[in-house]
Parts: sequence; C-alpha cells; structure tokens
Amino acid sequence: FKDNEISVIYVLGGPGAGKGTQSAKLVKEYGFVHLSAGDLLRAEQKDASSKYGELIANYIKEGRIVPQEITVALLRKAIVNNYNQGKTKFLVDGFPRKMDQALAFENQIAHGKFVLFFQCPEDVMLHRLLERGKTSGRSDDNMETIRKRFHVFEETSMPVVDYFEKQGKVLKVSCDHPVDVVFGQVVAQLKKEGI
Ligand code: UP5
Ligand code: MG
Repeated sequence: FKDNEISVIYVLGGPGAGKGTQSAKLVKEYGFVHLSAGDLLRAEQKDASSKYGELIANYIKEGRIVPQEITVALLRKAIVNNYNQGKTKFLVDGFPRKMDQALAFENQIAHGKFVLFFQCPEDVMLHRLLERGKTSGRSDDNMETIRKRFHVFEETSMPVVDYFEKQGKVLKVSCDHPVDVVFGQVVAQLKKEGI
C-alpha cells in the first residue's frame, strides 16, 4: 500500500494497558477499523483448518511472540479484506511488538503514521489482568503468564516503541485513569496531529 491509500495507527502498551478498550472507543467515534493482532491470532488458533493452531496456543500460553510471518500474514489478509470494502483507516492494536515484525510490516504493507502508546504502571496492569482473568477464559490471564508477558514487553516490545520515538511518531497517553479520562487524552493527542 502507498501512504495515501491507507493510514495505519499502531496501538501499543503493556499487557492490560487498555489498548483494546480504547481502540473500541476510537472505532465508534472515528470509524477506524480495529485490528488486534492478539485477537487475530486467537481466532486463527480456534480455526480447525489452520495448521498453526497448536503453535499459536503454545506461544500465547508462554507470553512469547508468535513468529512474525504468521501475524503479518493475518494482518495483511484483514487489511486487504477491509480495503476491498472501501475501508482505509486502521488501528493496529498490540502490534508491532518485536523489531522484526515492525520492519516486515513497514516494508511489506504500510508505514504506520503514529504509535498511540499507553503508559501504565505494572501493578495497575497486573490488577486489571487478574481481575479479567476471573472471566476471560484467556490462557494467558494468570499470574505466571502475566509475569512472562511483562518481561517480554520490556525486553522485546519497548525497543519498538523507542524505534518509533526516534522518528517522532509516538503519542503518549497515561492509562492509569478511568476509561473516559484516558479517552480524553487519546482524542487530544490525535487532534494535535490533525486527526
Ligand atoms: N481496563 C481497561 N482500561 C481500563 C481503565 N482505564 N480503568 C480500569 N480498567 C480498565 O483491558 C484490560 C482489562 O483492563 C479489561 O478488563 C478492561 O476492562 C480493563 P484491555 O483493553 O483488554 O487491555 P489490552 O491492553 O488490550 O490488554 P491485552 O491483554 O489485550 O494485552 P496484550 O498486549 O497482552 O494482549 P494481546 O491480545 O495483544 O496479545 C496476547 C498474546 O498474543 C501475546 O502475549 C503474544 O503471545 C501473542 N501476540 C503475538 O505473538 N504477536 C503479536 O503481534 C500480538 C500478540
Ligand atoms: Mg487487547
């Protein structure tokens, strides 16, 4: 895709920072298409015809990043499907969270315009995820996996945020506030960029 054909905003932040929650609000107010890499992987995992089901399940359970080829292909398919229906504005949530993914996506699919980055203290995220874990059924919402997800986020995903920061593309939002207050910051950041 050329830069004028679609626009992509990456939504990053630690596990439980509120990426999905805020993305859903942006869809309502701005008409973005919301593509959560984690949701796409979980759907692929459940698809009996996929040869990657077991691999994805193992990676998610361990909080590790699924090989980028799989995730980039899922995102590409979702973007192309939406584009063919006339949709051009995308929120890519929870991706890229490793440098190889970032480079593959930027080279093969599109250049992200911005990163909406949710900054959140670990104890707040931990509390949210344990709370959600009571009902989410997610194999990674347990103390052991949450710890691993935090570690991977610091070691592997923060370098991606730093990479885009150097390009002046990171819009920061502090997530430790009620949902509507956080959303107010999101709107203000996007407005500043003319969106
Ligand atoms: N909540 C949200 N906002 C709140 C607020 N302001 N105040 C109070 N509560 C708030 O929110 C989490 C919980 O907090 C919810 O209960 C919500 O109500 C509450 P949510 O919006 O779901 O947060 P989010 O940041 O989306 O958390 P999520 O758990 O989805 O984050 P992860 O980044 O860990 O999960 P994701 O689905 O993106 O990835 C899961 C796994 O998939 C990864 O660990 C990895 O194994 C794999 N993966 C890859 O391999 N490659 C990828 O590219 C992407 C994922
Ligand atoms: Mg999410």
